[in-house]
Amino acid sequence: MQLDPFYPIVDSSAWVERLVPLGVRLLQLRIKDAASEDVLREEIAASRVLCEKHGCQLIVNDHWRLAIDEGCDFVHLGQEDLDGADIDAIRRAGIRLGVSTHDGAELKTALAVEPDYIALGPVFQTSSKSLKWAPQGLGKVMGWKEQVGNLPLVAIGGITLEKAGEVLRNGADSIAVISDVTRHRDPEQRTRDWIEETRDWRGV
Ligand code: 3NM
Repeated sequence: MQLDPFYPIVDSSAWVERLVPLGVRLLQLRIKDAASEDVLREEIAASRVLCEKHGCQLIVNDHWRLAIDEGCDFVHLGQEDLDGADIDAIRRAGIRLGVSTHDGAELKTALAVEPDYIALGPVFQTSSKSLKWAPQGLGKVMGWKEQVGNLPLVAIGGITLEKAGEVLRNGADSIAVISDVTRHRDPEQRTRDWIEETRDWRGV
């Protein structure tokens, strides 16, 4: 399986509506503070419709039951969510799975559930999430790719458009990004620039 090299993460269907029509092919919906389960379901359902219309794969962070109900493409789980999730139910629903990792022990735990991709972070300093790990650096990206082999590797954390090329050259298959897109002064143009910058890594 191949992942698109540009993997934006957004926190609302309004962002999906802004960015996906520009040509984004892979996107994560990461909602951490929904007012209610109904709101969450509506956000996921609306994102699903938009992604389907524009040929974009939708990855839902955490909310695996809703992702199954709404027929999303992927679920992304952190290590802390792995225990509570019914991995078999996710698989039976035909949904693919991505798992976050930050150190060797987490990589071992993640590989044991046979995910469809592994994420490594934070590659650089990030202000979008508070983490106990220091920036991993590009050498770690390369080391992780050696360990995961054919499994797609997603790099995350503090990655800007200017650093995208070196992250991909060091073995990442895809780059997940929040602030460099959504906190940019022109998110739409930044998205177009990311799509262009990662063109050479995109499969047909
Ligand atoms: N997970 P930005 S780093 C959501 O290391 C997330 O697991 C990380 O945001 C991890 O592109 C991160 O703004 C934040 O740095 C990424």
